[in-house]
Amino acid sequence: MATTDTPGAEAAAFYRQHGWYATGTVLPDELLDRANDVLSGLDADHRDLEPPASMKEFLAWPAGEPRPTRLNQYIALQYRAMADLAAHPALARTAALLTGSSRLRIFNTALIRKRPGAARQYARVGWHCDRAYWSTCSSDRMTTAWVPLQDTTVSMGTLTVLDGSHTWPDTAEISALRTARTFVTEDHDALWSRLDSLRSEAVTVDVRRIELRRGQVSFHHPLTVHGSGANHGAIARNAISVHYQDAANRYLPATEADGTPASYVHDEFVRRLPNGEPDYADPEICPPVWPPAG
Ligand SMILES: O=C(O)CCC(=O)C(=O)O
Repeated sequence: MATTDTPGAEAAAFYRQHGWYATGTVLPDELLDRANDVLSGLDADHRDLEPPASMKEFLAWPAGEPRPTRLNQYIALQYRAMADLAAHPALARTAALLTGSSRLRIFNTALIRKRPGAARQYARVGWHCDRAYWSTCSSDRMTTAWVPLQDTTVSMGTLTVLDGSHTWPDTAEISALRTARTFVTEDHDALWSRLDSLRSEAVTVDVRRIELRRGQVSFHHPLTVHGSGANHGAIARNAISVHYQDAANRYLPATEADGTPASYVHDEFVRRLPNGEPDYADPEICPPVWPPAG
């Protein structure tokens, strides 16, 4: 579903049913141009924002393009255009509507840049659910806005979701898929076989490749299975993922399958609560974006 109107109740109903939603053209050219300017000069030594000092080492990256798919976390803490994009009211308003939240903060942002090339390692993003990475989050109302910075077609490896997968029953096999951290994987075929085998559990595996024009944005639910193919196009496929959290989200101690404590990448960077736990409302790292300030 893609519309050109301001999303309303129909959009929220679509998201609840399908686990994803694509807006019409909601982002201005001027902002997308600024974001693209950042990408053309992407350089860890020349940021126009000052990320927290504690992140310096984490955010450093070697010169050059080490992989066909490159992931830069906390991109909105490093570049003004990305911060403006992540906080843009058209995105935040839609995220609030779809999740039924009155107040939202950023949880994290990432640039995912896929250079053209099919047969290379890491050219694809593996099937996964965002919730798998958020086991220390108390909230079920988080959402991700996927913001391509250019027209993005199927052949460029656009975002691909399994329609309605957020409503699949929580069987042992599906729960294992939902908790698998398989954004980066080398065995896409094995992942697909696992999904394919679910058909026998009366689950419909309905693949939707979401083609978007520049200025459109898609949203996906934390339990929606998604990934993306290789970029067979002629230009890089650049997208920003903006993960939103509702105001009630807080750190919740969790354990991995092997019994070790779970953590999110934030946990060593955000400020501490009086009880020593990470504070996911740290305004420096997780700024509030809805309702808009002022
Ligand atoms: O950019 C991609 O291909 C994947 C993005 C993704 O996994 C996400 O936004 O959660």
